[in-house]
Amino acid sequence: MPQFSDITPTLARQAIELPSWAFGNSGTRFKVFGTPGTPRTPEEKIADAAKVHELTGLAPTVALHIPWDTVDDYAALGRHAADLGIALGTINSNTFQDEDYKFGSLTHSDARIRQKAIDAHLRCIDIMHATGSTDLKIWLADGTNYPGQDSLRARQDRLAESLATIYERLAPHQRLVLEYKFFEPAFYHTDVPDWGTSLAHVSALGDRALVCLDTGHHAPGTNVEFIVMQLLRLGRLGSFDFNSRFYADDDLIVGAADPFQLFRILHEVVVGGGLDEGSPVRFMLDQCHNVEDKIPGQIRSVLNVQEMTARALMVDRAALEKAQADHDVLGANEVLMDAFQTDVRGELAQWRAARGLPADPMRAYAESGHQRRLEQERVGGTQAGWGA
Ligand code: AOS
Ligand code: ZN
Ligand code: ZN
Repeated sequence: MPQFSDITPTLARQAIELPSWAFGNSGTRFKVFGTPGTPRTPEEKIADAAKVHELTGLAPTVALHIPWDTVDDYAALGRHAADLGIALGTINSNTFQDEDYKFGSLTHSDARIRQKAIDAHLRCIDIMHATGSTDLKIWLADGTNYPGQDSLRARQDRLAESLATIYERLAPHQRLVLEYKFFEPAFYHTDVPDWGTSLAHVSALGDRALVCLDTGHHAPGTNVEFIVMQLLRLGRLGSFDFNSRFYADDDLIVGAADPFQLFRILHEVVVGGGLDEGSPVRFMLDQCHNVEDKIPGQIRSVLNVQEMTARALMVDRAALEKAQADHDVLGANEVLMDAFQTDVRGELAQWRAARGLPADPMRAYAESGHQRRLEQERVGGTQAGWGA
């Protein structure tokens, strides 16, 4: 098994993008609980993201959601982020909160509505130019609720055409990442339900179109690490949306529901070169914190990813390959499990301290009194959340 010092150069490169919306209030369709201290503006969400980076050194960028994070001056927002020690990252488009999109956005049968949805994405690209963001991430709520409601085939054709128009507008340094999800909010069919459909579309677009894999967007029992392997193998894994699911798209803290699955995913990332220098794979969180505090929720999440990455890097690759070549089934499995069962928390804490970070970022945050200060300062106004 490698020594901890062997894996620190890779760990030092790890960067996990935070979603601005994780800092806003969110919830289920039953109730959205307001949390004292919740940001009221995009600037305050960015400040919260910067706090996570300050304590962990793991989250140098924050993703924006348009229109939730609409401001007059995006370049100024970028400067605000830079002043706080982070940068603006992926721009996420939103075509799911407008009456016009009731029956679809980029797939809509009415050319006028399709154009409106395309224009929303072109605006996102303009914002990317102002912020210096390189990724446009598209997740579509498009789909139908009843068999026969619309032509499945025609919707794919319209989607392909809309995506091509958006892709054409990207600058050479920009990328499009297309996320898939098998259901919700549409319940009969979704227009980009799975990695195969996403791959078909991005392959037709060009080299700068890639797939976004949200770990919560699969049916129970799906072998997610296989998908990771295949997309890496084909050079089309653009990004992860990390979160945990128990039942469906639960958006819980990554590594909370099934740490072993996170380990298996990160093992495939390591083996497939996803953590190598120059890798096209970006790591993001896509989570909501409905009942827990949001900043420590995000701190816990990036630490979980870091810890499981460390364990995946601890796999004795030579021993694994030998056992595999020898068809030593139990031996190969043991090599993998040895790394998974290795407790790296102590070494990670020491390594953090050696780099001037708190050994225990969760505790450092709790003891800093920051949460209390936010609760006192952020009164009045409307708390940001889904739709705000
Ligand atoms: C939706 O289920 C997707 O996971 C999206 O990536 C994202 O969570 C949504 O666009 C809200 O920002
Ligand atoms: Zn997502
Ligand atoms: Zn989701």
